[in-house]
Amino acid sequence: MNDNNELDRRSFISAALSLGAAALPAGAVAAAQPASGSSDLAKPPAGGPGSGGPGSGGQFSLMRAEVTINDCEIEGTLPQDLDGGFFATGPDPQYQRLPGNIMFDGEGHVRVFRIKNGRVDYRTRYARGERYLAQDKAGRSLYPMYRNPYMDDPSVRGKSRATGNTHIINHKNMILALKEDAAPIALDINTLETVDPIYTFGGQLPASQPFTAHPKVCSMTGNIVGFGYEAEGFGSDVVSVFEIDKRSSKKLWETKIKVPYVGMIHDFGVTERYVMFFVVPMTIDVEQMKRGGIHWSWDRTGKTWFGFFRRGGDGKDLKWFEGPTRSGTHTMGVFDDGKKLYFDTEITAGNPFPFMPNKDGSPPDFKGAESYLHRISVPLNGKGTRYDIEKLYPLSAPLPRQDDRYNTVAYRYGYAACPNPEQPRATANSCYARMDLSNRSYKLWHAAPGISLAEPVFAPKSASSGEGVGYLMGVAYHLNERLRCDLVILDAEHVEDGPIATVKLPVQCSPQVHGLWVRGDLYPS
Ligand code: V55
Ligand code: FE
Repeated sequence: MNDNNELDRRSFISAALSLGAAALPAGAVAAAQPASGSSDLAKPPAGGPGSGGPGSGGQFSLMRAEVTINDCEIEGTLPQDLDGGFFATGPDPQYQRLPGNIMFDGEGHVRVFRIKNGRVDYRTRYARGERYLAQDKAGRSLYPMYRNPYMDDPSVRGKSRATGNTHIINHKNMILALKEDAAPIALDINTLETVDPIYTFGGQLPASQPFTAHPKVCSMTGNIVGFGYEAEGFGSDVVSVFEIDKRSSKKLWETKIKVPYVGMIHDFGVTERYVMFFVVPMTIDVEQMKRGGIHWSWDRTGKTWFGFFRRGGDGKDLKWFEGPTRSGTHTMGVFDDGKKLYFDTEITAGNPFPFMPNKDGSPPDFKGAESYLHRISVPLNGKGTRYDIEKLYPLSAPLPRQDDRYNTVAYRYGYAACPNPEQPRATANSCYARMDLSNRSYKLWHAAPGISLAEPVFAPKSASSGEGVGYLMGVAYHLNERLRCDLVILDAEHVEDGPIATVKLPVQCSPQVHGLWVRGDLYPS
């Protein structure tokens, strides 16, 4: 990212904050409602660097075009043993965002690099949920503000808000596109055509059930452990937690717990025996929504709470531990050693998303948005009232990952995209890190200047290879080539050596929040 882009981004953020919905008088909210046939909301976004609102120029740049490229150009040597699909999703608005709306809003655009026998096929399709279909029919945005039902067009009342713009998991022959405020949208794993706009595991979850973007796949059974917050409707303090059988899709258990206050619960942790939550003060702000703003504001006076309960139980043993004001958005890995429960997460001292308002009206705090890997721990016997917290790495790493086969068990290696130091909580990352938790060391690969890296994923060499033996891959956006993209593939044990293969696309990639590697053996045969 050059200085100009950085300035653009910051000035957009301040423009968004001063002109944005939080500051809109009541009349302006009515004016901002998309009256039929009128307003900027009917215009498609222009796309390209600098035009997509906050974060444009990197992984959040708008694309809109659905792309199919068979047998992509490859530079270097694509490992012959690499067999699977690298999927990702991100918000790619069908229609121009309202000023003040944020980069986390927009219809999910799902993509896959299908890699097999030394060949790569690239394909992208929108996740066509009810929201996408209604807007496509109307020819304009019907959901003008991030997770704000007060702003929705009356015609969409009762429809699913699902965008599928945050993360994906694979389940049977489907890709489930996830957004934490709604049920998944199911796509065919091969074609990416939408097969179910509201996927409820065969009616076992209510269609209105929110479903986290960060469910965990059990390392021992392959089952999906998930949750939904605001589970009993808008603003509810109930979180529903459930486990779905990998093969039968049967719901094995479900329990409902209450959280200390209603905030964004973006991720969580699951071990063989426990389920854990970290509650942070990105709190629901109904007054702000009534003024036309987003769902959340950051309460810098809010405490944090770390809680755990027995997996598969009724939740009555839930125990909360208190801590200082912090945020933690993404879990890297979790484990328990029989005495203590350990939760490795990225932590910020303040509001992690400077484009989200602060409740007290203070300006964005970029320093407070810098994210560092920490380890939270609590005793399993439930003694004590406060959690322990320790900084693990000096690396800023808002998008930490692990070898996903170790989601629910003790793990050794972590991976992350590192933000360009000029860009706290970046949409532009300049390096990939591989961390060895056994000695707290790490290795880095720095991309060339002018490249912005999206979150990497780890792909094991085969289903049976040891932890960390395999490839680290991610998308590189070329900021000076109209965001043309490469997929870079590194040897995960030697990331510092740089890519062993590069898949070169002739076009821009669709936006990415998170990605997922689906091993070839998990594909339908
Ligand atoms: C995140 C992303 C979201 C969201 C809430 O990375 C949290 C965190 C892409 O949308 O709605
Ligand atoms: Fe996330």
